[in-house]
Amino acid sequence: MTTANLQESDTTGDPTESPLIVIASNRGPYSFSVNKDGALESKRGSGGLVTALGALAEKHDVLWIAAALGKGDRKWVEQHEDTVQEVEGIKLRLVRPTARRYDQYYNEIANPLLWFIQHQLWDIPRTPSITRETWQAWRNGYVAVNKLFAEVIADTVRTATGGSNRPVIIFPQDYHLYLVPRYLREMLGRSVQIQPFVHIPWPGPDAWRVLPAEMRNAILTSLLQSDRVGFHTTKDAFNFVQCCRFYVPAAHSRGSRDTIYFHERRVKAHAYPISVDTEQIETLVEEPYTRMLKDQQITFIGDRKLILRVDRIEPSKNILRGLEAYRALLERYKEHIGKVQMLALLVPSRMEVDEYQDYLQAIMAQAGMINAEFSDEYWEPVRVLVGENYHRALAAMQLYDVLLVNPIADGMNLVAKEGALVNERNGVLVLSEYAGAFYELGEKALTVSPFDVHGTAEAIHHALKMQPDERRRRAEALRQQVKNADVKRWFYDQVDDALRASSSQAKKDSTPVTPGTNTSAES
Ligand code: ADQ
Repeated sequence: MTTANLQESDTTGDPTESPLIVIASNRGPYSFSVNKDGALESKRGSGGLVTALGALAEKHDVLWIAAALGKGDRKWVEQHEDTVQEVEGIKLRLVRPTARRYDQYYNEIANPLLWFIQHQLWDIPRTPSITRETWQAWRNGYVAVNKLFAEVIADTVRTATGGSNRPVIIFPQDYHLYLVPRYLREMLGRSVQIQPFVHIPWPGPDAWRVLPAEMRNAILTSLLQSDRVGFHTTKDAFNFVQCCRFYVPAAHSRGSRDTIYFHERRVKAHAYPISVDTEQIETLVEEPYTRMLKDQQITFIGDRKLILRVDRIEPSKNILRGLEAYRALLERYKEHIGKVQMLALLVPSRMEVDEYQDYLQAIMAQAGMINAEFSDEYWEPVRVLVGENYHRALAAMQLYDVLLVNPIADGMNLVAKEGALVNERNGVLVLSEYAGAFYELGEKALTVSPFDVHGTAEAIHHALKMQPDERRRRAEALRQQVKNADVKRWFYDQVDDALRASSSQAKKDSTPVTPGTNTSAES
């Protein structure tokens, strides 16, 4: 682990040439742990954003602000006394809310409430119940932690720019930090560009009615303090515009599908579809460990056809209906009995939450029932492997004949893209029309409604029977589609748009936008 203390002079560049780019996210690019000798060790996260930022850091001055999550992270903060540090090329500062506030923000508001609303996971006659505790968690947890994030970002930006006119672009990530734009605007004024990115679906106004008006308006009016809000798809961007029109009296769209006018300012809702780190994935599939796992899987699959799914254990991924569809396939098309293998690679997620534990149990029970009904001494129809092993996931993705991606709702779904990139068998993608990836890959996939178990079984059957020529054509088109985009491009596009807007902002005086007057760089 290499760390270097960055004092003011290290982060301040030429005010006209070098913008400061700040990422803020709940989870940072590194986690720290204390080893047996008492020393701190860092572990780099595997997300695409880390790679994108690493690449960006070669061109720009970038820093990342995230929450201190574990004991090791907190020790790291204590050692460095709330300063920015460089860790393997990434400049990092961690925010340290109290354990209680963090729990309220993360485990009572962000995950059970906002994630559930945005994926529409309610059992509406029973849940959610917004109780007094929820309100306390909102005020003492979500609001307070967002404010703390904004304070740390503002402090870091002031130190790094030293009061110069250097352009600053701040990218708060995802549903944990919806209130950061509002506080940042109060603290830093209009001298900075604020461009949040929402990684999960943004549903239309009806879905948001479960959130009390005060919370909903706080979220919407905070996001409207941004310059631009990024989403994976134009549908999400449009839904955001609709929500603002519907719920915020001072917000108008003037007929636009991607722009909101709010207190004489113009806020763009823009689609930046995320992609995968193609270079890194192509390197990882060549590593000896991945090849070894691939050989093991080739032996396990034998001459059967592989139906694969790779997901976090998460109700929105719709794993149960996927299993039901597999069962329906075996019941209806007996020809596949003994000739196919379903493999579900599942990463544990939020296992401290009862619903998630129950969901895993239901998955195991369902898989067990399918195996009990259809297996014989040579064939286990479903194999479920629980654990996080990205090499194993990439090994299996090279081998599938059918990749099942059937979420109820998903911002993008990177598995669909990773699979299309690395698969070697001209495998067919069976894809939910509610995954963000549908808008880029849907044409070459077999698309399904995630609720239609019968339709999903038919799609899997169709995929298994598809002629080799058609499989090849579809697989090649999917591969090309994924290769043409890359996670670095995804992030550069956002930075380029912000830089363009910031330079046009610098050129013009602050003439307010009036109806029919175009004063934005992005007309
Ligand atoms: P997630 O909901 O986590 O991400 P996804 O986009 O599929 O969903 O990314 C999951 C990542 O974890 C993929 O890289 C996948 O390969 C990996 N993974 C999944 N199961 C695994 C397993 N069993 N073993 C190892 N690795 C596994 C959120 C949103 C998505 C959005 C992303 C990025 O919910 O909709 O696409 O952020 O914005």
